Amino acid sequence: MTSRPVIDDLSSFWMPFTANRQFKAAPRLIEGAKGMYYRATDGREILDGCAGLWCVNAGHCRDEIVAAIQQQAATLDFAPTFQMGHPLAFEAATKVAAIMPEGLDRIFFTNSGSESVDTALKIALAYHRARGEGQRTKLIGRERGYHGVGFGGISVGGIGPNRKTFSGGLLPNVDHLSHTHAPEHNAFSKGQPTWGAHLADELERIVALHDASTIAAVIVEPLAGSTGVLVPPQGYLQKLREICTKHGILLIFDEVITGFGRLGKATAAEYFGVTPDLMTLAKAINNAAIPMGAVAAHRNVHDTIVNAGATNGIELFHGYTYSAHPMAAAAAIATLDLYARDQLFERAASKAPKFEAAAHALRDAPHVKDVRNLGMVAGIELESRDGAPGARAYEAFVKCFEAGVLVRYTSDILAFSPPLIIEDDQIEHMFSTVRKVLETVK
Ligand code: PXG
Ligand code: PLP
Repeated sequence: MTSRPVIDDLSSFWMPFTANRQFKAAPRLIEGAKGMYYRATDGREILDGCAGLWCVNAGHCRDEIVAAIQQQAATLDFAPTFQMGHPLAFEAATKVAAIMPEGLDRIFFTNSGSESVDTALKIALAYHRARGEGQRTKLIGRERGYHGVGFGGISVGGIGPNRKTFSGGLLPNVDHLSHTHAPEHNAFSKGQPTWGAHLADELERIVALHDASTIAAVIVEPLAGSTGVLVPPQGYLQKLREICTKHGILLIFDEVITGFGRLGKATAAEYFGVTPDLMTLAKAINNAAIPMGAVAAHRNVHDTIVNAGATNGIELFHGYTYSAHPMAAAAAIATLDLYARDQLFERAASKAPKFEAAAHALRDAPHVKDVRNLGMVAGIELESRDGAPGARAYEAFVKCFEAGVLVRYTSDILAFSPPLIIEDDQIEHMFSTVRKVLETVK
């Protein structure tokens, strides 16, 4: 192990989504990772209960992915994909397309989930314009939706604090569905809650208000991750699909978290049997080894846009310098091969019952007011302290880290989404550590 001195000066790095002053007063630093574990700068092993940030689905520093990146770095560091190409970009797209739901086989590469969301929203507008319905400009999101941090994503997103400061710059022409979180009906649901399919009917109300002829797209996370693991009620997504189809509205699934095996299938769309018109992807697309995202577009959407313009003209005025960056593409190819070779999506499905049982065993732990789960995702919601929302989960998160388990928290919800290679004893250890911690949390 090559150990470098721990840096003393933490002031220059302005940390994202972090309480900077609090963190820098008592930092938690990681310097290595392998498989299911991080290694902290004090040498401790930390079991990764959240796959980094819901992204390292194959576990850390996998040899095959490391080798692919190393080789690519020495072979072709960068090549443009504007009016040029390199073979790995096409190969990576073909491999992603191969595991998408039927029809969603046209792949636009980005570098993050936020960029994927912006891209999908722009494709939706371009699609309607190409069909001669350029007046369809409204975008419908959902409360408690997280779609990254671009102006498009926060506009359709439904998280108050992410929007408030920037409210003067949000996109116009946006409306929101209600969220589906209903603990009064669905607390301690295992898998999909039974109550709440009718919440999708709100889309009919929104259509009646604005008229379908003004609406371009609806974007939802099929399972909302960031705002605390909100599992869609049975029948809800099917209804959204039906209403969108009826009114010619594109349905976008934001699968930045759910894509690539999290629910035990390649995509949540496959898991739920509901196919969107556009899907946003990122994170586990290449095991998070190099930044990369993508939009999977239905070929009808793609063909409509691509065939609308002059044969020698650029069809979509959109793209990133690093779209299909060679190293990211190499990592994606190696990752998708690894998922297939090790049958990691199937493995996730087979571990899910054990994971569910271990999560729900915490229902009688101190402060717990809800446990919910699907596939290899679980959320444990705690009672908030009076006047201090989020403080209890933060204390639990810090104590779990000190006890050697990394979990994620959002407000007073602990979220679990381990790498899909997790073993049974690690599942037990993760949740039993959380129980012990909750017994000490005020
Ligand atoms: N859509 C969804 C559904 C996401 O979960 C994004 C878009 C944005 O992706 P980028 O790559 O731009 O961050 C996300 C990202 C958390 C957490 O702990 C979740 C995300 C990112 C960071 C932390 O909840 N999701
Ligand atoms: N800003 C400037 C000045 C640029 O030249 C570019 C790209 O050429 C961008 C922003 C966008 O960067 P990217 O393509 O990495 O998203």
